[in-house]
Amino acid sequence: GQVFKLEDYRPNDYLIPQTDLTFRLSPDATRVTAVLTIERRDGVSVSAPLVLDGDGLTLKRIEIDGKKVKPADLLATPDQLTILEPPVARRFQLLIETEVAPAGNEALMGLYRSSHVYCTQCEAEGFRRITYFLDRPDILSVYTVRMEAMRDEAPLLLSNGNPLEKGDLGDGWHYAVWHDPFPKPSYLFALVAGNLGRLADSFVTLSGRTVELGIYVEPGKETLAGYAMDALKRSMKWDEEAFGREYDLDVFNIVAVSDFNMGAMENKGLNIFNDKYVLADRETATDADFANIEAIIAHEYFHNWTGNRITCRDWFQLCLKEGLTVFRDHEFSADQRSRAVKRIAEVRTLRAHQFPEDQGPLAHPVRPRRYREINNFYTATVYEKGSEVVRMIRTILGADVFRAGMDLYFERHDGDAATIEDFIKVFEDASGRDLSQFALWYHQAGTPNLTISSTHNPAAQEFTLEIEQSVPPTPSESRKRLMHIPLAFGLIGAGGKPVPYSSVEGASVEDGVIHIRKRRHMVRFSGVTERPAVSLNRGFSAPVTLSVEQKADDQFFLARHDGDAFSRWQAFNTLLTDALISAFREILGGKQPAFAPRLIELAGSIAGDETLEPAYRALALALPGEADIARDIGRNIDPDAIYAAREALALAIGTANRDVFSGLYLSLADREAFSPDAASAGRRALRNTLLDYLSLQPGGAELAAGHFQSATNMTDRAAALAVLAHRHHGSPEAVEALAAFETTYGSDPLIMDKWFQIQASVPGPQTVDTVKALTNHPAFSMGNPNRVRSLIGTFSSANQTGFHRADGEGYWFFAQTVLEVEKRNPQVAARLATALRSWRSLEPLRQAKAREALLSIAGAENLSADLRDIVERTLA
Ligand code: B3K
Ligand code: ZN
Repeated sequence: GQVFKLEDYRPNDYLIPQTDLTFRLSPDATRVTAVLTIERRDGVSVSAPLVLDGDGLTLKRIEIDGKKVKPADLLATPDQLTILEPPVARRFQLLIETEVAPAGNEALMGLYRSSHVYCTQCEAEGFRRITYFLDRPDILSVYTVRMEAMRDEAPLLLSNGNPLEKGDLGDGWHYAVWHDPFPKPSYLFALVAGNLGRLADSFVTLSGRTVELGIYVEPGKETLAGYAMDALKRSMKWDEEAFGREYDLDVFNIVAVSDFNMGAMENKGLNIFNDKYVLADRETATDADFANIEAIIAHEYFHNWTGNRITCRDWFQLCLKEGLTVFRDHEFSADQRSRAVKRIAEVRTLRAHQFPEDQGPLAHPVRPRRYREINNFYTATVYEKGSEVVRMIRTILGADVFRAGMDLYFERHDGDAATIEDFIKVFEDASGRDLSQFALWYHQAGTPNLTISSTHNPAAQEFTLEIEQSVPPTPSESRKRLMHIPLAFGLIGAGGKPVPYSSVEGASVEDGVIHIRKRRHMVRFSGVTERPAVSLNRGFSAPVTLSVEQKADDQFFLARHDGDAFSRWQAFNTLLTDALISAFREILGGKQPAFAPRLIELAGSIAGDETLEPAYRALALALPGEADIARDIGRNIDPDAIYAAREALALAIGTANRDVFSGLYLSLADREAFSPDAASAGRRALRNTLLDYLSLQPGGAELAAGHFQSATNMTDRAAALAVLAHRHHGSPEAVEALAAFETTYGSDPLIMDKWFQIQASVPGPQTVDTVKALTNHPAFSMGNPNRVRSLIGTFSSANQTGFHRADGEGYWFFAQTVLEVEKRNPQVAARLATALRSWRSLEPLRQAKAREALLSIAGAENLSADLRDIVERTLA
């Protein structure tokens, strides 16, 4: 396939200032008439051909300035349309009529149908599946869209911008026209047509304008959109307060559809959502679902300024909108919920998804320099690491200068298709600092490591940190340059108090942050009388790994006393990880693992520490996941031994703290009316974490069964079902609960996703057979991305012992399924296939079997560009 390179970017010879579209909607043959105002750019030769992108299109009619174009004057294939000799006039009108078949579109890109609703998905390159166009983000156009449809089939007709006009066409047909005054790239185009219910509300902006808000869902489900609406209004308010950003159209609409390739899409004024991230109430959604809805509603809304008003010059700049918008949604959630808890959750996610990507064959810079298939670059690196890079800019500049830089960004680039260089420049201009070394965070892949050791010289009253940075090699980048790493730290003495120092030399230290810029720094603090414990990378100020020679005593001390909540959590988590890795080695050596009593005791005292928020305690007590442990071990992974180590620690903690845990468990039982707020969710999280420990104790299955039966909300019900299915697999209690859940929710696909997920993640060698059988369940469908991700995605990315079954059966099943999904939906298949990206860290036998499975995918005929790209890079 073709390789696209950043250095090859050049503006197109033509612009499309205006785009008028007419859709005559019909499931198998929708007519699309595009009237494009084309403008030759200054200085471009009149003989330059106009080359438009297409993807699988059928051309029905083509006219220039009202005259039919002769076949000899154009080259038309399904994937490209070339006007060989465009008119001499600078501006002309090109009419293109194409025909598309939304009902047969299973790739869910372009115009398709989801449960009889017409909808679109154009990012990144889906617009070219609707009409021929300059389908690239630097072509900004003002759109007017007319939709015609059978009124019965599609009473509701929505597009971007504001509604202009609507009316009857006779014969059961009607039409509506929408106009979006803001020039936008084609990837932000959207239309929705169908029969949908509406939840309506309104919002008065900062300057007093009233915006009509609508959330459209399957008729009858309107009340399930209440939480999403509330999150939307809070997002609109927050963006005004935190960033001074006001909404700009008269209406803002959100539509929930059930067939969607990802979470949601920020089309101008018409966000389209996976219904999983809109519909919720206590009975159907877990607290995690509520938190995701809030975050994704906010994320898509925030794109209106970071993405839509200021878009990307080309797809290499994807992080310009994505990293920044993730940063904005993280800050929103931190303000709406608990900042400390939110930060811990973010770091866990980053480590679980971005670190393995950065440390494996699919590693790429936050701003990649090349791609074969852009859809494969909507990654944890672009999104999550991209957000961390923005966070570091704020850490380096301080909140006020950062805000000034953002203001300058909006002022200078509103209406632009911008680049990362533009973004960095506003912060240089706002701060007067040189950020060129810092900019390597965008350009260089790989997770930097800091090796740190410390010494205290009581006689000289000096405390010294020796810090060395290294960036591991990544594919096609073997030599790395030295980075600017902002490392927040604290020196902590008796009672958890900060230890004062009189001066520091060896690196610049500002506001509790060491600025590491060289390979080695020897940072010397003078006037330090007592030996402090050192708290490093506070708040996770930089997305790095640390190799620290830290005395266990210090680590225990920090886990009790660190004043930075994130670092306190980190200290305890590091202790748990170290214990799990030792246990893993003991198990491989044929020994029974043993755990330090003071670690076990500390778990009990954290659980009962009423000065800590319940949500924080729940996060502390959640043991590192099997994949986290595997990542920290790094190589020669035997997932069964990791599983055994983790179970042994859970049993040891639960056994020693049984009385504390059960007392606490009882005291946390729901007494008030249900609320999805963060504090209530935190109490449920802690109670359900305790249930998980207690379920390993005598009577555990009965306890979990009781929890399941008496649950009054989906969080508790799903948690209990998971405990039963995972800890008591095959027991009468588990079998009964799974059956009861299926009976109650069998007709609700989103809830059945939880049932699929729970079963797909049951540890052990038998699960591959369960998953195979479940592919035949009436609620399952290979054509629906949510179902595929719940069953196949969970099995391959969240079931270490099941997927990595020693005989390779998990991999074989997976390879076949990926190919089956690919026939319909290459994008979803390619995403699934990334589950094998860490195959080289497995022990040799599993490694060989994983490789065979990857090769079997690579060898399949007619592989899509999406899947080929992932598999070839994974094997390279
Ligand atoms: N911008 C979309 C993602 C589009 C993915 C295309 N393969 C959602 C988001 O990040 O907000
Ligand atoms: Zn986004």
